[in-house]
Amino acid sequence: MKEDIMAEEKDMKQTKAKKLADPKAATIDPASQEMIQHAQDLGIETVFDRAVKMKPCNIGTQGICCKNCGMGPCRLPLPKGGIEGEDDRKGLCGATPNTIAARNFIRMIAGGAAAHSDHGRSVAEVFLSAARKETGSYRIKDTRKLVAVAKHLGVATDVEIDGKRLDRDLDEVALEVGEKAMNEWGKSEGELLYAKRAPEERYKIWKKMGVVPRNIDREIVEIMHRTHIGVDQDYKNLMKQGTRAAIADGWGGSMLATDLQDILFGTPYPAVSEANLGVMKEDMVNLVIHGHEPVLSEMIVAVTQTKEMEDYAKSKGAKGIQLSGICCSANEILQRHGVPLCGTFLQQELAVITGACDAMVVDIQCIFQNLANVAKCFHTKLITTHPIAKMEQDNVIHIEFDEHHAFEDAKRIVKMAIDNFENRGSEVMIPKQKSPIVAGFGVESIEYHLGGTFRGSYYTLNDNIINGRIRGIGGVVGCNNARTKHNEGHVQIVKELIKNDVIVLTTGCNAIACAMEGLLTPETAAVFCGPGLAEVCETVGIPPVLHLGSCVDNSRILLAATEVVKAGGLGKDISDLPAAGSAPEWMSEKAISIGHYFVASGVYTVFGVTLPVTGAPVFQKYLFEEFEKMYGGMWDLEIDPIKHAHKMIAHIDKKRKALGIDKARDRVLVDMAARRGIEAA
Ligand code: BF8
Repeated sequence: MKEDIMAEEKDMKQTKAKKLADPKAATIDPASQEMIQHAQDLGIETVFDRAVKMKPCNIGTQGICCKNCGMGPCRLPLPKGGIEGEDDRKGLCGATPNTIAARNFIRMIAGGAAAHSDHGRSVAEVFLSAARKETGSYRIKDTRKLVAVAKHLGVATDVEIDGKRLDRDLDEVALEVGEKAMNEWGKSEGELLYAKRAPEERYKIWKKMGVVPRNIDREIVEIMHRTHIGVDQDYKNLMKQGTRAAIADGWGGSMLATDLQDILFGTPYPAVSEANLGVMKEDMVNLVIHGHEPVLSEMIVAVTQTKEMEDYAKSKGAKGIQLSGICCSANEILQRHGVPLCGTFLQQELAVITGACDAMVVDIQCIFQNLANVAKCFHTKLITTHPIAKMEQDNVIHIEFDEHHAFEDAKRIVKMAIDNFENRGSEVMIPKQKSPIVAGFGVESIEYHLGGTFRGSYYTLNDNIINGRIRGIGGVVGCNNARTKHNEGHVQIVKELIKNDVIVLTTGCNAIACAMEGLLTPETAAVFCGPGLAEVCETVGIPPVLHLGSCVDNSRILLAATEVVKAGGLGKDISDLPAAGSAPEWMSEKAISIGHYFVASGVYTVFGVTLPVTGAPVFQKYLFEEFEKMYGGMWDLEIDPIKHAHKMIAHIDKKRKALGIDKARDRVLVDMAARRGIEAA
């Protein structure tokens, strides 16, 4: 009897173990489908299989599991039929679903804001060390941007000598910029200096609502305090702090990260490159960079470009070194050096499974711990580099990266990849798929392309929005999420927007998804865009989907929106613009922080997949409806990609109507024949 039961259990375990992802249901990308299948053939498990095997917790998904003290976790699931009458669900301390969901939500904001802002702090430290000339590896590259940023930090860029105003020494300016920037994380008084970079009306709203951040760190710490048991138990008051911390991220930590990175490594301008796993090369050393901080990746790019390393690779039988990137490190080195994108967040294991990844070097954020298990099945060296991001598995090599000897550290890593080339097994399988792309737009280059130096503003962009050729602006950003079909939401939403003449600004993994789909080329305009947007893109020679960089670079979208406001004709605030935000496949806490700073900046922001607020209907209504009355922007959730895009378009049309420019679009309305032409394409 006992034996029978044991045999049955063994059988069940084996059936369970066989539960694998269907590659075609897991992703729309043929390269990834091929690699998921290949992994399964080799008996290697990936995130796609784990997502099939393990269902998410239904209570956590609704945002109403409280584990902030040892009396819990208290779980308050919403009854299937919803709540009739009074909602008397309570945790042991009496916390309501609203309190619990709000506490969880702002803790996610704290996590996201901390990640972006700590990244920003690391960059500021390297910046300061470059300004102090303590490191030979980094130096100030973009002095024009240095001068522009100095003004926003209250650093003088000229000086009076003998009654004349003369340019100040740039080394001095850089030093003061570095010090002032560092101060933004922990100053004891005043408010976030960059808050005033927002349109005046926006700043006034923040002032009125009492949410102008004091300094970056304090807002994050205060969230942890207020969400401790028995502190803030009013969801509205909790969200006030969540809003303040999110603004400190978007207009603080993230914006400083972007600015200082641009000054140190160069402000991006459009570059041609390629995207998808097919960028890896069988006859070259493949070094894949994964993570977020360009402090590491910039140095690796510099080292791989040296003749010494090139020759060394050849001496080991390779034709050279093929660098490529995963996640936001990919976006960083793409936008500044044209280094190809290897893949999105969900493709990190697949890059190793090609068998051609000689080394993967990682720093911080979005790195799967399972990479170590996958790397074990191949010759791949997995190298961690950041003191705050190590892995427990013993095949992981840690080479701590330090700005004071960054070049030497990078050299060690590149050499390790080259030395490993000859250890490759025979099982190399690199998918063929890759797409051409143009990436690396920013506030400055959009101004150049759509405004021109003559006007020096976003005039042309505004003009085309006012005359209706461009219906509006969509900021589509964020992660991939293994709970939904990889890249499907990203691509469908973006295609639907551009088909309806909405120009798209993209960052993060959405940018990589669009790149893989071939949407980042000027030629895309004729194929996928409505006639108005196609005309603008063809005239100016830009893609209808503009790649603005990594996730911290969402600050570029905030500043681009501010430039549109400044250029005139479209209202006085970001909330007046015909614009909407989206994160179709979000998964990280950073995405929640980004979503909320967009909302707090006046943007209607729609998330896909799920949102951990659905178990607390009153709190959800507060975010989805009441927020608009206070901030002009609000949250929404829409899983269906086409409906998702049309909710954004409806909001854009609402704003066009309020601006009195809804009639202008009538002139460019598409007739049915033209529309069918677009559909067919
Ligand atoms: O910061 S989009 S999966 S890679 S969190 Fe991560 Fe999400 Fe990708 Fe970049 Ni952003």
